[in-house]
Amino acid sequence: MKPEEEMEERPPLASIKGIPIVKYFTEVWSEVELFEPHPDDLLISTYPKSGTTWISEVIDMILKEGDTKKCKRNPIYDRVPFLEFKVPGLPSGIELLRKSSPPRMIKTHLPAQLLPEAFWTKDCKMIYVARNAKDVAVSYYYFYQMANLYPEPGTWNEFLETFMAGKISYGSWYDHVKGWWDKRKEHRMLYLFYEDLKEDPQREIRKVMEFLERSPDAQLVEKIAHHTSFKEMKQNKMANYKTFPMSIMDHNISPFMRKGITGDWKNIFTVAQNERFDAHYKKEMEGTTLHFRTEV
Ligand code: PPS
Repeated sequence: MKPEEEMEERPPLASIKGIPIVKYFTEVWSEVELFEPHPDDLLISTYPKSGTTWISEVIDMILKEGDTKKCKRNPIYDRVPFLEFKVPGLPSGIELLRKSSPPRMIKTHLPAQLLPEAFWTKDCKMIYVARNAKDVAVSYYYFYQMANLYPEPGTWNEFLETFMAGKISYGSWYDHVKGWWDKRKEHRMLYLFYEDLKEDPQREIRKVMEFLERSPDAQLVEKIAHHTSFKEMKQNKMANYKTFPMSIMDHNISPFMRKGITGDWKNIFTVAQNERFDAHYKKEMEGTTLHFRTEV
């Protein structure tokens, strides 16, 4: 596989039904839209940079009953195919899914309104992880720099404006977290927060186990919390994306496993940016019962 052979670097974003998205991903949209999951498949949904890889490793550990050897057999992006993924020279998410048999874990960043209808009609279980907007914006800014599927992010100030305007891949963070929040009551969905996972990983792991109808054995919970800590995942080749082609993700620019903390935004937002962001945030999030913590 030589993705660099056919890849256009940093193509401008394209769009699906008004949502900006990585150009290559739109090439498989007709297949994604019609994708038929099995009712036993588990959907892992997030806005980018919200803890997808973390929760995926947690879930895989739960389903494999803490067998770290099994979890280290292949990279996280193979264990949990990324539904709408497509890059020249690499298998698409749909191709990976076709090769595996249910029950599967399936990753998506799609906003709720773009999720293939069959996930709702087949009543698949879903785990959504949300992370506070400020840390997502910072994490996304570094990711835009290291992953060349995205347009140039520009300066931090420019990127922050782009983020606030929802002109980044997957569109508005505000609409995404609210869209999925509104769906949670009608579906078999566990809605989690990155900040809660940071605060008390074992408590959140137990929640996931309960949702997946697994008994929360104390030793197993402890083992999973250890294996999925930032420190462990950063050095785990099967979780840290270091096995992904360097031509797409350059960890020398910024590692995928970057800091893994809550509150990093304080190191980059200026006072003026923070004030402007807070005012905009208030308007965007008015009327929702959804609340985030920006520090733990
Ligand atoms: S992606 O590309 O959208 O799928 O990225 P995603 O996995 O959602 O988010 C990447 C951020 O999550 C951090 N991360 C973790 N934090 C705490 N603990 C663990 N175990 C963990 N694993 C990944 C990762 O470092 C990215 O956040 P930042 O703030 O950039 O460090």
